[in-house]
Amino acid sequence: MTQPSPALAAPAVKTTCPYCGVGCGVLATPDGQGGVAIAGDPEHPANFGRLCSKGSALGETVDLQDRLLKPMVDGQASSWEGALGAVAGSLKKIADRHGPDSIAFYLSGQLLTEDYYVANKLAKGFLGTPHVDTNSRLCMSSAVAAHRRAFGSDTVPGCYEDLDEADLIVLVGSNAAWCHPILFRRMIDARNQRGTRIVTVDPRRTQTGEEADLHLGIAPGTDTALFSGLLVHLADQGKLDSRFIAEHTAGFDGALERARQIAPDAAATARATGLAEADVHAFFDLFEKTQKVVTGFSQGVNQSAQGTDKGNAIINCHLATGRIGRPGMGPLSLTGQPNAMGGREVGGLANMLAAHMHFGPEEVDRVRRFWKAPNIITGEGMKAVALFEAIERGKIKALWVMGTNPLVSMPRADRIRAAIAGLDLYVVSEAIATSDSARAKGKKTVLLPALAWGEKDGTVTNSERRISRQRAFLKAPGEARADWAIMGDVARRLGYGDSFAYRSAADIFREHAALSAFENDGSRDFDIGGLADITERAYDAHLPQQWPLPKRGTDGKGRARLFADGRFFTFDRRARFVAVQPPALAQAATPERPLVLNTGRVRDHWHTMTRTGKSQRLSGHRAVPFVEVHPDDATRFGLKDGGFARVSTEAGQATLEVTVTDGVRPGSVFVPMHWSDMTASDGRAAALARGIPDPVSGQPELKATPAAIEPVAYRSRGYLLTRAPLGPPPGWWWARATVSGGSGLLFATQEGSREMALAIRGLFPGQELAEYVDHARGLYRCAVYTEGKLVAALSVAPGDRRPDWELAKQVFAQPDLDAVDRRTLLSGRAAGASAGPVVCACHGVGLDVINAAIAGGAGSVEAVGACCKAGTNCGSCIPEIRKLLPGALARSAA
Ligand SMILES: Nc1nc2c(c(=O)[nH]1)N[C@H]1C(S)=C(S)[C@@H](COP(=O)(O)OP(=O)(O)OC[C@H]3O[C@@H](n4cnc5c(=O)[nH]c(N)nc54)[C@H](O)[C@@H]3O)O[C@H]1N2
Ligand SMILES: Nc1nc2c(c(=O)[nH]1)N[C@H]1C(S)=C(S)[C@@H](COP(=O)(O)OP(=O)(O)OC[C@H]3O[C@@H](n4cnc5c(=O)[nH]c(N)nc54)[C@H](O)[C@@H]3O)O[C@H]1N2
Ligand code: SF4
Ligand SMILES: [Mo]
Repeated sequence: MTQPSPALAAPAVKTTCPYCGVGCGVLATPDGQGGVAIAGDPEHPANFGRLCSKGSALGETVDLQDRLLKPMVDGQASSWEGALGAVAGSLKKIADRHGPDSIAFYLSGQLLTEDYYVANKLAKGFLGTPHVDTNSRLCMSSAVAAHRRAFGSDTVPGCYEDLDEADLIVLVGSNAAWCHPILFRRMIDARNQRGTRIVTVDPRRTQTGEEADLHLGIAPGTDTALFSGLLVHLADQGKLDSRFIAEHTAGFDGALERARQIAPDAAATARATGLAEADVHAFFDLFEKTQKVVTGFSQGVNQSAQGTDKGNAIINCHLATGRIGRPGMGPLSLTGQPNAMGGREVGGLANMLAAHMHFGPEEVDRVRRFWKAPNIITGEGMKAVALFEAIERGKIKALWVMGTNPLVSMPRADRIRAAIAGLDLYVVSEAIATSDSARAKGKKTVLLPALAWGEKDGTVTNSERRISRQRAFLKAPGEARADWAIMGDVARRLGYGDSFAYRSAADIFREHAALSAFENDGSRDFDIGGLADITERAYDAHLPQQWPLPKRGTDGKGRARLFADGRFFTFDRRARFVAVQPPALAQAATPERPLVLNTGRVRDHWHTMTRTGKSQRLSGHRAVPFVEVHPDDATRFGLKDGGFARVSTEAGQATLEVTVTDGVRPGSVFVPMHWSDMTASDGRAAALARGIPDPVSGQPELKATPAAIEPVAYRSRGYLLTRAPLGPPPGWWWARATVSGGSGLLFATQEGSREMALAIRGLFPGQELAEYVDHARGLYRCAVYTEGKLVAALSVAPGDRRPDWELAKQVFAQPDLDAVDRRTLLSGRAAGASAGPVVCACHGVGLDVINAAIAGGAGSVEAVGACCKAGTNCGSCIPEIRKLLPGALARSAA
């Protein structure tokens, strides 16, 4: 980060990272020209100044390229007046003709709490439709359901400090090293400082598993067997907290009996989970003998057809040992999105009403009176998967999508596109004009330009119930407006102006806080009544605070932990054990679909890449959509590392680059979720996922879809670097990545080098071309210059080679080339050593450079850092560097 000169220095604005649920504090210093310098906020209690690769690169994502800056109605730019009139008019017509419950909202854990609150109130209280669901259904609704079954409320009992104080951290279905990197660094600090052990439970050996003391590579979907076995073991060893069970819980005997049926002992647990019995013993022993245990869980638990049971199987073990709500212990749901928790707080899910209230008659009445809502709904709406099916059937006529990209993130995504086409009204509130969902069309389509991170103001709540401010530090671009303000205007047009007369985000926040405290008296966990009278100024200055924060009895401080007193939010104040179902994942390998498809995330991209895709730093680590395959399966299906494969399921197909790795289990393949039609020709994981919903939470299974795989061959492969993004010709397989100084395509085609040589002339007519031609070997390289400056570079080689574009990207970064650079582009070889694929995104250090440092004697992460700077900024790449060190093999074998 460069420091602005003192004369120009604007004060840094404190805000919160818009990516993961860790909720790191950010210091943003705008440069006055639309750019911003980013640093971690040393005072924020989530990160104490640290940021991961994604947070550090935020400055590269705030430009206005591809931004939606004007309202659009049916593809035509429109005034706000016209667009809002179209939305309100159509909503009214549809409600009159088909009833209000033919209208649906699909929201997002990335909206601010204030936006979410207004959407929920408008839909459930005034329009009178219960069909309000959110991408959080795909994210942590199973954790919500598990909490509610066990605690009677959706309460996260612990906090991040528990990770600092734990002696054992069990991570179940969580790749925290990549997905919650700053929390993961806190866990590693705890290990270094107090010897905390880390156990991972994941069918893949991820970077998190590489760092763990014990990695349990379980068979997909078998977590309930593992934790059932653990419960039995604790009981048989006499390690239960009988007093806690007797005084503060109910249902223990039934849960234990069921656990015995599922996994009566360690040997049976090993059989049910596919683990070695010694590993099962080691894990049981660690859990039994360590008092301070935190079990962190994420999507390997939640995104499962039995996700709620998986969550309860984990919570059962904590309740049975009284390890909950006390320092260094408890189950900890790691939330994905920056405001997943805020959405739960406002009640923005189809099975909630508002402020952690549900649909008891007295709850409905209470919210009706508070909102003065004429059309309050009285029961649950449809959850995401059912909601989109209802759209398909024509039951839902109008859909308003806000802050999410369902065409790339809903399972069976190809069907989602078809469903949307049948809508009478399709409204999308978006920041990016080119997202797949913004380019989809209903019979009437209205795009509403939303303010993005850095431009909007409000609050978010992180995984430990901590409410932080997101603050604006950039001007509103074009005609973009805050999501809440847009909805307020629609409400006014529908005749509900008085109830939506908010002048600021603080106005909304006060009302939200007041509702949380309304007739509460300690009966509901979510109470932030202490903030109900917050002034505009105090809201502006608001420091991160944890809830609950009731009006009285807290000295203005929130609570770090709940439930240590053994009092829960069920009617009898006792927690519930849940008798879980045995694992039932249909593994039946059919000859047509013999593999289990798992999907998830990579280190440097965020979801559908509409934001991280803008950063060249973040686009270097993984540049193409890929499928990870075990070496045995590679042999079985004739796949080569670096080649291509078509993965197909009953839902769809995708063509992906093959990575052969023993990090995945035989019989399993893994595909990242990030690529869309915007960034690749054929790389959407969402099109493949079958998405069977969990019966309790409605969260779709995204980690286990039966799949087939076959090799795909192309005649040529290569890369094309251009200053502006170029539309690739039809028939190419391609993936787009932002590179320093422009845009890059990695491609594969059935054309040969000759055809490609002709094609490039067509793309850059009349420009100066420098070429290297060897058609006999299928090789062609070319650099295009305009007035002596490099504007494009193309390389074509036979299709059996993975293109290496690291050198070309370096040369392309600056348009003025010397003779050596020019030669490099055409020869494909540098004068010096190549850098290799990027490992350290912050300093742009490649694999080959790190390997060279290690070969030169750097024997530790620190020594590698001293040698080439890799790993010295955000630390997200430290697990990958550690793996390259000479001791790494020995360690993982131990
Ligand atoms: N870099 C990055 N970070 C992110 C995000 C991002 O897009 N990019 N998104 C954020 C969001 S919204 C979320 S929800 C979180 C998700 O964070 P994580 O849940 O950590 O990430 P995933 O990669 O979705 O899945 C986690 C792991 O579950 C494993 N898994 C699959 N099946 C099973 C199973 O049956 N049992 C067990 N125990 N494990 C299984 C997968 O192999 C995978 O490694 O990340 C957040 N952070
Ligand atoms: N196969 C598979 N599918 C998955 C998952 C998986 O692991 N595997 N994970 C699931 C999970 S956990 C999640 S959370 C989802 C995430 O999936 P999505 O929510 O669909 O992904 P995002 O790319 O975060 O979408 C956010 C959209 O909001 C836009 N946006 C940004 N800022 C604003 C704003 O201020 N206002 C408005 N109105 N819009 C804005 C962005 O440009 C972007 O298009 O994906 C789910 N889908
Ligand atoms: S861990 Fe990284 S992505 Fe998550 S909030 Fe912190 S800086 Fe942002
Ligand atoms: Mo998520």
